[in-house]
Parts: sequence; C-alpha cells; structure tokens
Amino acid sequence: MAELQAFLQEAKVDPKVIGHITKALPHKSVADFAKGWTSANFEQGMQNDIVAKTGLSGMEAKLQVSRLRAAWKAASSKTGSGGKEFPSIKFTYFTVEGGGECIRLAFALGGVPYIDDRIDMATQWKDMKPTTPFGQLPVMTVDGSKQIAQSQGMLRLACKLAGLIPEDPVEFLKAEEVVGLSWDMVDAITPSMQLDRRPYLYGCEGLPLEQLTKKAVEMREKLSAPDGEINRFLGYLDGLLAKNGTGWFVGNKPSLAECEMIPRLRSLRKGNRDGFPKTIVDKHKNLMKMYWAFHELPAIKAHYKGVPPY
Ligand SMILES: N[C@@H](CCC(=O)N[C@@H](CS)C(=O)NCC(=O)O)C(=O)O
Repeated sequence: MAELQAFLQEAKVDPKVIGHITKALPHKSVADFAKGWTSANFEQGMQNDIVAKTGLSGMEAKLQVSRLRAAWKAASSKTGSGGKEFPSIKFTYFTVEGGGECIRLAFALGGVPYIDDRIDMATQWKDMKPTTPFGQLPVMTVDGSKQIAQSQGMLRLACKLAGLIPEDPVEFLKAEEVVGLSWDMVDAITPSMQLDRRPYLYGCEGLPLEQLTKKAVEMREKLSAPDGEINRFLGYLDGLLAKNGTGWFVGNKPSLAECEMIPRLRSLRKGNRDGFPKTIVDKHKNLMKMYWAFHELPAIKAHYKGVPPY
C-alpha cells in the first residue's frame, strides 16, 4: 500500500485521488494498479471510477487523468503487467451478504481488480431500483458497458478471470454440481424468507403481517428439522467433500464451488432469522472443516478485514 501511495505521489497525483485509489479500490500495490486497467478502458475508467468519485471537475479533472495515465504507463512497464488484460469491472451489489457475495469472493480469491460498489438498501435502493435493468441487484458493468444483470453469469465471469473454473471436464461438472445443489437449497429456503414481503406469491395475500411472520418462522423450523430440506442438502454437500477427500469440493484447491457455498453457509450460521438455528451446519463436519479452511486463506482474511467468520 505504501509503495503504491509513494509511486502515485511521485507522479504528482492529487492526494484525494490517491486516497480513493488506495482505500476504495482493490489496488494495494503498483502491480495491482497496472493490472487493473487496459489501454482500451483506461481513460474512461480513470474519469468515471476515480476522478469523478473524488469530486474533481473541469481542468483539474483533466490534469489528474493525464497524470494517472502517465503513472499507469510507468506502472505497466515497471511491473511488466501492461499485457495482463483484465477487463475493467464495476460490481454493484448491496452492502449485505446475499448471493452477490459469491462473486466478491471469487474476485478476492483470484486477486481480480474490480470496483466494489456497495449500495445501502435502506438509503440508496429506492431511487436506484428503477434505474437497474430488472429492478434488482447485482448489476455489473464491464469495460464501460451498460449495466448487465443476473448473478449466475457474473459468478462464472468472476471465476473465469480468477482461474477458479476447473479445466478438466469432469471436475468442471463436479463444481457445477455443487452450485446446483446450493441452488436447490436456496430455492427450498426462499419462500420462508419472502413470505412477509411478497405474500401474493404464496397465496397469502391479505394475511396480517403478524400471521405471515409466524408462518415464515414455522416454515423455517420445518426446513431446519433433522429430516428437513436444509439438512438433506447439507448432507449431500458434506458427502461430496468426504468423497473428494482433499478438504475442497473439487481437486485440491478452492474453486467456483466454494465461492458459491461459503456465503450460503455464512448466512445460515449468522443466526439472524428466527427458525434457523445458527448451529445447523455444525454436525456436517466436512463442510465445517472446509468453511474454516476457506476463511484462513490470506485473500479471504483480507476480504473480511480480519473479522472472524460467524
Ligand atoms: N436472478 C437474479 C435475482 C437477483 C435478486 O433477487 N436480487 C435481490 C437481492 S439478492 C434484489 O435485488 N432485491 C431487491 C429488490 O428486489 O428490490 C440474480 O441472480 O441476479
């Protein structure tokens, strides 16, 4: 971090811009700064994602873009990273950990530079919702594209850039098998999470909120029973880990499969929903072993800023 800061100071980049690059962006070194852009997307990225975010305009903004360009060229030749073609990515999702967290984990694990644009649901979402393609987050922009929606595509792209999609066809299918099971579990859980907000989807229109809440808790208790759906799916997933025998779902390192599963497990272990006991994953020993090991990976520790997992 200090290396990048000193490098940008030497290039006479404005301290506000340096602050933004080193704090809000994932660039922690001169090499990261060089890898984060391509000559094709550099100009627009600097203007939209850096200079505009620091409130500079007019001549001052132009001056900063030109200083950043010089610094980026120097960084690229210094590190030999100029040819590393990561697209410039802005990933927009809520501050909370939902499905979008899988994508953030893939970026973090693979060291893929991206702009981590976090939206506060309570204060920012109402105005933003109608501006998104389908009234939902996440959305992603790549190399200055329009916003593109749907998290599954984004997860595959993030994993592809991060090198987390197994090359071998059988291993690839095994990773996707985990994603499929995860979604079977998410689909089973979703009605109990949405009943109070969208009762019309479940034939419960007109029921008072109190009753909806009671019903949702009952549904979650049923899902969490020893013979319930959550234990069934966690059991299958635990079995896959046992069968592979390396501590990871596929091969001998984390992949798309772990990026998909970890936020689901974190969410179950958070214990913030009545009816879901936070201990529900505990008895699935292989899953828990993988869960702790994943959180020990340096890139993941950094992603969660040293805050221990739930
Ligand atoms: N199929 C979409 C679903 C996206 C989705 O359900 N997003 C939720 C958050 S996880 C959302 O935007 N909720 C706010 C709303 O609908 O107003 C995807 O996978 O990206």
